[in-house]
This record gives sequence, structure tokens and C-alpha cells, in this order.
Amino acid sequence: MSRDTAVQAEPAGAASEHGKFASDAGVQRPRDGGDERAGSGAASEGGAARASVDEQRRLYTEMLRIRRFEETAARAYTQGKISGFLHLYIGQEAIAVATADLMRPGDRVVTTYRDHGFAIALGCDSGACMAELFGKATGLVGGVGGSMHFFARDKGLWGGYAIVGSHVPVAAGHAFASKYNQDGAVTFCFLGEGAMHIGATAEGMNLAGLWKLPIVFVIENNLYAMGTPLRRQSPVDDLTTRAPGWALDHDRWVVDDVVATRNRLARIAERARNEERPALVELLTYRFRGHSMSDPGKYRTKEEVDAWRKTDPLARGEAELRGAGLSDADLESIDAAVVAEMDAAVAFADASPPPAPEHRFRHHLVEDDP
Ligand SMILES: Cc1ncc(C[n+]2csc(CCOP(=O)(O)OP(=O)(O)O)c2C)c(N)n1
Ligand SMILES: [Mg+2]
Repeated sequence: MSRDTAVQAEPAGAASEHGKFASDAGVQRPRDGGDERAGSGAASEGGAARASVDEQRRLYTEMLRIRRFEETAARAYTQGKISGFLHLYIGQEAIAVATADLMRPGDRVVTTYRDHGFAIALGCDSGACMAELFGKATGLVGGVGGSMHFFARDKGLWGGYAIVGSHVPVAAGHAFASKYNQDGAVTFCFLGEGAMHIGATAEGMNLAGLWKLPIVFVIENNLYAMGTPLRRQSPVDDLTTRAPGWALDHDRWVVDDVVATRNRLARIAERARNEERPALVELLTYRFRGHSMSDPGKYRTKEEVDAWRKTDPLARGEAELRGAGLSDADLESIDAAVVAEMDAAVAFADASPPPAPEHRFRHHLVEDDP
């Protein structure tokens, strides 16, 4: 089997590909059926292996922690406690949780400005994350990075990046370092579907394929780049059709199940780690809020948002736990603990001091005038 076909995506699409997403009502949804569900299709392999109830509960709780963190941050934003941009990860949580769960020590995540979910999933303290949003000295990066620039090297989070596509060559550089130093690590580079049309993205992916780097590029295709729907960004819906040109393995599925997504992504990551097979993965997902807090999201219909709520991995996780015998009281107590954690995060951030004035001169390269 040739490298390009080892992990098969659907055949390259033409303009008719848009039929997969657009219904008569203009609701953007992936076509039902096919092999695009996380737990189906030959490429999913591990998708069928179900998790134990304890594992399901753990992954559900992690997704819930991200959702409650984001909801809490949104409230704080409207109270004027957070300045600048705030891009929420609500709806996409399963991707960060699945990734954090499969990562090995030394692996790296490089991502976009929609980065809070990765920090929480990777084990950063929620108080430090909230304090970063509040611009406080106790924040993840001392309060000077803010929402879009979370960074926690010790947890494997090598940055949120605000310039679309700019981090893709950076991530390829990390993966090159892994290959050069033979450290056995994989770099996971997350990008929005909008970033697929940026020059730097092509440069980074080309080098990753050329040098067979240990990297997995993951497109979080939430169907919109700010207010621009996919059909007005790209001539094809299936963005993995570009992978063969960069000699990248490729796969693509709907993220409706955190366990299946973790298992399917883990297999791809191990091939990148051990077999010199970098990959381009497209995950079909949805953000339930606007692009950022200033976006009311009027470019999409209530029907579309409701349709995606039916495959929300968090709701599925809850239904599965109920199916496994957890009661309302059990689920309420999980939620109560998470809400208490986020309330404590806000209290911590509120009580923290701003960065000392001299802090603004740290981490700058300043050259003397000649
Ligand atoms: C090079 C560049 N151009 C434009 C912007 C403004 N901008 C910020 S986010 C964004 C949309 C990106 O959409 P996508 O890649 O799909 O990611 P999502 O926000 O959906 O997660 C744009 C155009 C930017 N930050 N950088
Ligand atoms: Mg997008």
C-alpha cells in the first residue's frame, strides 16, 4: 500500500462536494453516512473499543470543565473583567480532551487563539487560566499574553497563536527538532479550516511531508472563519484532498464521540511517531458561540445550531453515562464540583494583583541605538 493511500480519505471532491454540507434550508451539516463518523469506517480501527464507565466519566468531566470554564469566562467578559478578544471553544471540547488523553510525555500542542480548552485539558490550573484572561500577575504567562497567547511548556502547550496560519511552520519546526534530537515526541498542530488557505500553512505542511516529520496537523473544521462559511472559502469541502500533494497521510471524521476520536487520532499519532508518516486530519466540529465575544453569529440559523447540538460530544457523553447507570444526582454532583472549581478560578483571578509595571519590559529583545 502506498503511503498516500495508507489512511484513506474520501476521493478528491469537486464543486459538487458542497452538496455534503448545504441543505435546501442552508443548514451546514456533513452528509450523513459514509465513513465520516468517528466510530465508523475501517480507518477508525479503535473506534469500536468502548471505554470503561470510569474512563467515560473522566473524559466527560474534562469536557464539562472546559465548557464551564468558557461559560464562566464569557460572563466575566460581559462584566468587564476581561479585555481584548475572547474566542470560546464551546462545542469543540472533545478535540482537546481526546488529544490530551492520547499524548505522551514530551509531545507538544501548538494551536490558535482558540486555546483555553487545550490548556485546561492538558492540566493547567483553571485559576491560572482565568487569571491570564483577567490580565493578572498570577496568570499562565504572567497576565501579559491574554486569551490568545496561553503557553505552558511543562504541560506540552507550546502556544496559542493569533495570526492565522502563522503557527504551522512553527509547529513543523518543533517536529523537526524532535526528529533532529530523536526525542520520540509528536507535535500536534491545530488550525481552523480558514487557516488552510494561508501561505504559511502550505509552507509548513510541505516541509513536514518532505522531511517526514513526526507531526499531526489537525484541522478543526467548525465550518466558519469568522462569518465566512466554508463554501465561500474553499472550492472543495474535503480539505484533506490537499494532503497527497504534501505526502501526508489523511483522515477525516465528524467529532461526535470523544472516545472514538481519541482512539482514531492515537493511531495516526503513533504512525507519525514511529513510521515517519506525518498526517493531515480534518475534524468536523462546530462552535456554538460566535467567532469571538463580539460576534452575535447572525450569519447562521437557529436550525443549523440546533442540528449540531444533536451531535454535541458533551451531550453524548452525558447520555452514555446515563445509559451506564448514572443518576440525575450523580451528574449533578459532577457538575456542581466543576462549577465550584470555576467559581474558585474567578475568585482567584479577582483577588490577584496586576503584573508589576516593570514586568512589561521582560521577554523583550531591545537593541541599543548605535
Ligand atoms: C493572517 C490573518 N488574517 C486575518 C486574521 C483575522 N482573523 C482572526 S480569526 C480569523 C478566522 C479564522 O478562521 P478559522 O481558521 O476557521 O478558525 P476558527 O476561528 O474558526 O477557529 C480571521 C480571519 C488573522 N488573525 N490573521
Ligand atoms: Mg473555522
